[in-house]
Order: sequence, then structure tokens, then C-alpha cells
Amino acid sequence: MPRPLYSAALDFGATSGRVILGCWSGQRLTLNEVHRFPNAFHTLGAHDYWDLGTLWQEAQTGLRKAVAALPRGATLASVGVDFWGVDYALVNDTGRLVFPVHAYRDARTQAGLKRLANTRAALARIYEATGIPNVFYNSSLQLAEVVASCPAIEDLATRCLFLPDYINFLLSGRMENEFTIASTSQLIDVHSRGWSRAALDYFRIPPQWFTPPVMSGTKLGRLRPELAAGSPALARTQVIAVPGHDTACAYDAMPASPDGNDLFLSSGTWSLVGFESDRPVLGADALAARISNERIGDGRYRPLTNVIGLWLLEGTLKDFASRPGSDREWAALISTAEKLPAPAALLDVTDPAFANPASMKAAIDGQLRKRRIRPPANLAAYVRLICDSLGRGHADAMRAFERMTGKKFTRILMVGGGSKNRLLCAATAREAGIPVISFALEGTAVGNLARQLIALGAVKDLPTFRRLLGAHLKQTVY
Ligand code: LFR
Repeated sequence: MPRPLYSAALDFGATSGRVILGCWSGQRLTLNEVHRFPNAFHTLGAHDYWDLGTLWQEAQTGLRKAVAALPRGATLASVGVDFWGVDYALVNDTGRLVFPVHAYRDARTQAGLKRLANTRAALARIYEATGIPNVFYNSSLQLAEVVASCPAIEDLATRCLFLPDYINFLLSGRMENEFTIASTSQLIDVHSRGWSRAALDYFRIPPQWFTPPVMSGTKLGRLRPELAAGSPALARTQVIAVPGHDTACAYDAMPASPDGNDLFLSSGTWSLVGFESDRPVLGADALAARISNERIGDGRYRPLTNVIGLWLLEGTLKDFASRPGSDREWAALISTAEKLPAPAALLDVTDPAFANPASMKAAIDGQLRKRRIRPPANLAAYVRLICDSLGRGHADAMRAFERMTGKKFTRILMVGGGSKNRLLCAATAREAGIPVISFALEGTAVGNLARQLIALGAVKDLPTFRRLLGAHLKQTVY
């Protein structure tokens, strides 16, 4: 039996993050969550910002805890970073931040969003060039807004690093743009692996801010000496550019059947419903269905639709003092919601009013009142309404893919926080009319670790990893 190999996944989500120590035995991956932390953006004046200093502190704390959890004498072979999509840091040649890091829910992109939406020809041209629809959070719109409102930025910034790229730089000293995270920006050419000149020109974004993207699995070098200081376990740790986009990692972790008939659902703050493909899904229908042709670490495609997800539930809970505080209270709430009669009408989950409302409950009530439907009576009834409505949203996305590709999906594979939510899994299966297989798995961290193991030569390739992973996974079928 080979010696166990240890790697750490730094997995940053928009509402929480975690550091997971993975141990690979040669056949089997075991996970040890050594650190978990909350995350949120902060509103200052009219804008929303991430607290990057705190995230970096949490990353370092997590690394220290990972080292503390290693068996005596063992070393950490590698570390990989994944993040939510689209957000970035503007830096100068030395890596110094030259602009505050905005959060993607900041309303600053609204004017650009409307302008592009109202220019049909440009809208179609940008979609055909990048495969990414016009969505409020796109890095393209965010960067266009900075360049237009703060022209001096063109002199100050020399590089645009997406957030995983920036943390990779802090860890390794090397500045690179990783391909999967770059593909969420709406600035990558959908037919190649490079930047789209058409998109950079349209949004007036300086092309010199980017370098040709590196593919997932690229070794960026050793952990900076000052981070490894004093710890022999970190002296030879490699920083590996895993898929920097959390959704790309989550999709990598899907124990998919090789027949290609599985639909993937990574369920967290967002619900990412999609599949893997050798070709992008383009054209007017795909644009109308808001299909995002994001990329896999090996260059292929992940056509997916972004459904609002558990953000709806997370927001609604904030409006109830009676929200659950423990796993036991959560289970009780879900049980109560399960026993309620099915809601008479479901929410339209595509409503832009849900993007970043001051009160989610008020936004839900507002939509229902407009449709002359009485809002739910209590928290359990909101939970039921939200889960059933998301189930419908997932099924709608599936049907749009089937219509456009002629595919027929036979199973839905579900990972992420929402895969532990029985109500959501059951509603998705009911609405889609095919089985949901829930893996109750930290998909993003597992995909992150998988790409490290492949880069280290410990696992041959992704199909091999998926096969070995699937053999040991606990699954629940709905
Ligand atoms: C999920 C995710 C989605 C992306 C959204 C915004 O965490 O990465 O894939 O569309 O966050 O970045």
C-alpha cells in the first residue's frame, strides 16, 4: 500500500468557507474539515465589498489547523484554492491591491446590464463570442463600470486577478489567471482557451490586465517561505491551480456515469444546473434560456443555468427570529415543512427582485401579492414554498437543456449543502420526473482535491477518480 498523501482544499463560498484536509490512500479519499468560517459582504455607502483581509486570515488559520491534524511526521503535499465565480482583485506589478474588492451583488452593474440588454445586436454578438449570457454579476460588467467611473484605474492596475488567482498569488508568489474562473467573466472566447477580443473591446477593458489562462492542474510553485516558516510539514507544499471556480470543482466531483445522461446540480447559495459537453450550447434560444457555457479544467464545456438557489432561504431566515440554531432544530423545521400541504402556487424564482433585496421575506411577499396570492403564514410554510419553487426551477432548467440539445437526462446528481435538504431533493425529483441521487458531499472541496491528486500523479485522471469516489459514496435516491 502506498504511503497516504495529504492535500488541503481552501474552499471559499459567498456565505461560508472551509478548509478540508484530504487524505488519499491510493484508492480512497477521506475528508477532514479542519476549519469552517462564515463569510459575508459589507455595505459601505452605496456599495458592497468583500473583506479580503479576513478571508486571508481564515485561509492561514485553516492551513495551520490542517498541519495540526496531520499524523506525526506527515507533510502536506499540496494546497488548492477555489472560490465563487466572477469577483476579482485589481493589483499592480508587485501584487498590491489598487482598488477595493467589490462583491458581485453590488448594484453598480445595473446600468451596464440594461444597456447591453437593450442592444440586441451587441447582446447576441457577446453571447456568440463568449457563451456567457448577460447577468448582473458578470466580471465584464463589473470591470466596465470601474473603467468608466474611475479612469485612473488604467494607470494604477496592471493585472486583474480573479479571487482564487489572488489567493494563489499570496500563497505562491505567482500571478496567473486560471482557466475555469476566467470562464465565468464573460471575457473568454467560447471557441478557444484565450481571451475574447470582441468582449474586451465592447466592455473597454484593458487587455493587458490578463495573461493567457493556465489550465487546471498547473503547479504554481512552493508555498512562500514566510508562510511555511517553522513548519517542516509545509516546507515542500506545492500550490496547485485547481479549477478556481467552485462550481467547476463541484462538477468534477460528480460520480457521473460515463454515458453522459446525468444532469448535475450543485446546490448551495446558488443552484447550478447543467451538464458536461464537448461543445458549447449557443444561439438565440440558449441566450433566452440564459445558458452559461462555463469551462471545465481540461478546456471542455459545462453548459449550465444559474437558479437563484438557497440564497432565497438564507435571506428569508434572516427575517425570522425563530430560525433554527442547531442541526436538530433544522431537522425539526424541515419535518414540519414536509407535512404541510403543497403550496397552491409556486414562486417565479427568476424574479430579479430576489438578487439582493433588503428583506428577502418582503421580496417574496411582494411577488406573491402582485400575483394576488396570500404569503405563507409561518417560517415552515416559507421553507416549503422556497424548496418546492426551487425544485420547479431546477426542472425548468433541465427541460430547456433537453429542448435545445435533444438529450434526455435519466438521473439528477446532486452535491453541495442543499443535497442534505430532503425537501429540496424530493421537490426536484417530483418536478423533474426522474430520480435525484443525493451524495450529501462537499462537492467543491472534493473536486478541488481531485485535481490536486491528478496533478501530483497520484490519480490517473478524472474518470478514474470519479469511479473510485463513486464506489465508496453514500447515496440517497429520491
Ligand atoms: C456558486 C457560484 C456560481 C456563480 C456565482 C456567482 O458559488 O460560483 O457558479 O455563478 O457563484 O459567482
